[in-house]
Amino acid sequence: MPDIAAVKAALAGQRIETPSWGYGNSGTRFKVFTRAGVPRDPYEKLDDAARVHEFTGVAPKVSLHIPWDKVDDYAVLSTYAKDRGLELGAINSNTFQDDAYRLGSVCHPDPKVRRKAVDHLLECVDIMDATGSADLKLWFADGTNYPGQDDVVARQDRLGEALAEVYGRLGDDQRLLLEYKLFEPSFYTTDVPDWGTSYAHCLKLGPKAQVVVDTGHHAPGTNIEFIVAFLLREGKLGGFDFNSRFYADDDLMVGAADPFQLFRIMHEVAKNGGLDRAANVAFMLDQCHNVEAKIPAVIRSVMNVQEATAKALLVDLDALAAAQAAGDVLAAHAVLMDAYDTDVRPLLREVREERGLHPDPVAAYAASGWQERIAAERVGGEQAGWGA
Ligand code: LRH
Ligand code: MN
Ligand code: MN
Repeated sequence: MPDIAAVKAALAGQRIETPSWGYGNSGTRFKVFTRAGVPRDPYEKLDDAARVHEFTGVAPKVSLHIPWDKVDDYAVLSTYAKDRGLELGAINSNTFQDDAYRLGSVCHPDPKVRRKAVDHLLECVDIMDATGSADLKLWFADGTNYPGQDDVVARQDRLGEALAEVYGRLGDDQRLLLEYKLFEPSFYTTDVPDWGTSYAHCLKLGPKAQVVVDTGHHAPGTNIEFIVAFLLREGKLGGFDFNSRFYADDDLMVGAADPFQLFRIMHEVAKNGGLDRAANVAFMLDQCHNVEAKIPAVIRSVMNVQEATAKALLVDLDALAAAQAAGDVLAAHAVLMDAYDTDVRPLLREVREERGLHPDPVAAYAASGWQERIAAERVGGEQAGWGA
């Protein structure tokens, strides 16, 4: 049986990174709903992220998206974060919201557009130098809409060239995390559509390039936990963009649509050393809270990851290995289901209380008065983001 003290220590030590854009207004292409008190600039996003960390104790890092989080001086932003007990996490590039990128960014047929895109990626590394961020997270909206529109292989060559230039600019302690996505905004070919494409590019680049798995970026029915296990085995799992989906890239709260899938993913992570600090797997959220209150939604999401992790840590790995070795299919399956069916909320409440935290982060946030305060204080202005 798993040692409960070790399980608790692992849960207390887990770190979940929250996205700056999760705190801002967002929506679908039909409507962006505004909400009272949303941050007006990156500083206010950090103020909100600090509340999530205050009440959960496991969310000290915040991912930035450039240029949504553009500021004059990133070192100042980094100090602002530190003063609030936070750190700036992954820097996400954005090569998808400029008119120049109609036919792609780093895969565009025009070298001038590719230059512009690569320059942006290099600027993101400059920002990492200023913020102390270790991870550059790249997602490319590149692709084509119509058969024959562009040369698929030439686009891979352009992609490889761009990635190599950016990789060469990374410092010793910096990584490039390459995200894949099946489709959208392109509907025929996508230049990095799946983990295999991302993995092949990362392999060619070298040890500082790793794959990031956004849980919303697969075809329905894809076995994501298999991908996770494979990448971990190869030392190429850089991290997650956690969210959940019913249809496509829905960006709903992680663990909401399919908590069992999240458990299966976390089981592979936990079993294969992915929770060890040395594995350096970044557990990031990539979500948009279009219709629900944002800060409590981020808190809930962090808790959902913690619950899936707790269940994964409760899997009796010795019993599992024994059943597997004996070829006892049902016994092996039962070991996993026993862990999944455990109510881990009391355990997590204990972990929080032992660390001096309120056992119920959502209730603690609601009682804090923060929501009322920001609704009164933050009037006017709107920070750029998905809706922009
Ligand atoms: C693309 C994506 C990528 C972007 C983020 C805002 O769908 O998952 O990670 O940077 O959304
Ligand atoms: Mn993502
Ligand atoms: Mn996405």
